[in-house]
Amino acid sequence: MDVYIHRLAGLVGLLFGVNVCGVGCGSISDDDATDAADASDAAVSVEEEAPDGPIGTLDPTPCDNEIPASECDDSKQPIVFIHGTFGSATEISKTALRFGSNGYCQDRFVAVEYNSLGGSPGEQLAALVDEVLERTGFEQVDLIAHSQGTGHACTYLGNEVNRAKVARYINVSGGCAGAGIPTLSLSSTNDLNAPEPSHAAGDNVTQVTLTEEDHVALAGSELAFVEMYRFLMEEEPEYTTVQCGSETVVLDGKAVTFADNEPNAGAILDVFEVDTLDEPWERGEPITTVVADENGHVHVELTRGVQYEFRGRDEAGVVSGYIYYAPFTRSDYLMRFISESDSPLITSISTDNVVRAPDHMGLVGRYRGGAFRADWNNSLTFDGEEVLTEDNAGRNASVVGLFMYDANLNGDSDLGMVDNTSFLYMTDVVVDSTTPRWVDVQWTNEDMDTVQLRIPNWPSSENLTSLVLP
Ligand SMILES: [Ca+2]
Repeated sequence: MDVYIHRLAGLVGLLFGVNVCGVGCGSISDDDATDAADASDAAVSVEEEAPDGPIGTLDPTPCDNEIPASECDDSKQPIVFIHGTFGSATEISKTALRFGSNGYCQDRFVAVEYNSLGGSPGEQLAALVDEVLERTGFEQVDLIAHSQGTGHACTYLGNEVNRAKVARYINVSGGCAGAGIPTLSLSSTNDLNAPEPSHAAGDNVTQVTLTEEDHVALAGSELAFVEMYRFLMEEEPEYTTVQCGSETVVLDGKAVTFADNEPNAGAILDVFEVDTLDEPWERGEPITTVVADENGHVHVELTRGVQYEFRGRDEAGVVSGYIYYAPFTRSDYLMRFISESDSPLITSISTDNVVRAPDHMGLVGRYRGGAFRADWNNSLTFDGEEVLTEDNAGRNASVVGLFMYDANLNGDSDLGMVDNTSFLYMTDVVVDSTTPRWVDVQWTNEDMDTVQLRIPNWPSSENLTSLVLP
């Protein structure tokens, strides 16, 4: 099996989902940080070093607020998330970090994984709810469903025994009214170009309509978080941005395949500290290697503020791809390492589109807070060249997986949109890979959090490179 990263990793991951571990699993994490208001989150910014040197490390100064996971409030009941089409836990992962930044115990914020292309997650959802209730000792969970997941939520809640286990329900862009339990319906006037926001209705339903959020940002934006937090916690969050946790970050989650979310048992992840790499393409021993168990579960403990490289290998040891996160600012229990599906249908709409050659990279980008949005201050540059445009990151496009490569093999970044399938867009971007070097990457989200990192220029003919951005 391929291990995660492999090709799409990041991207795919996005939407599709995966989710993970609920309970015990942990996941890997990312960092994210957001920042804005409190600046704290900002942690993600990386200090750039010498022009040709390896990557920089996170500036520790933004961590003036530390909200360690070990000091979380264990009086709060579990939260269970169900993703939508092509989705995974990734869609809600930044929101979970924000909950954790306000003292919520992140290891009880769990998510159901299922095949988003025709699967029926009823049994998995029921099992996960029971598992987290048993683990935490609560009698009820709160349930959040996104897009296609809202339909599955309604099926689950339609059963009286199940419904008794759910205290509150959050319907994110869907029509499930929560079977009578207190429900928050969250949508936007910018939700999938629909003429009207996608809401549930009923006496038990409170509708909130945002204006800037795209379909994906409705699960991951700052305002979406605030609405969810108010509804579930019945108070205002102290922090709306991701705050630093302890110096040791727990990354817990799952290695799964893209879209159909099959556990990637036996997947191998070699972890490297980018700062310590002397040569872009040469690797010695990793600082640690993680192998996914039979359920795809992975768990690793790393250090806050350091940029890591995750090299995926299959069971035969063959490198399947590379994934890069911004330096982690706090533990993450909803990590998803996504690899290519074994389904030809899925690869035909995703990684098979990438035009590969020794002279240019094949990149896949994913933003954990929503879709890529050129209109909403999102910026992604490689060596200073902007790649996000109205064509490949439009306001209504809901792009969660952005594939970047030299589609026409002309050596120039022509941008535009060269192919697309629902939430996956392909654009023409050239990052030269003829000789080994470091590529400067800068990402800015709508909250104006900026992260800088460096990545090796792996040739697309060898491997795809995934970026999961905070
Ligand atoms: Ca081109």
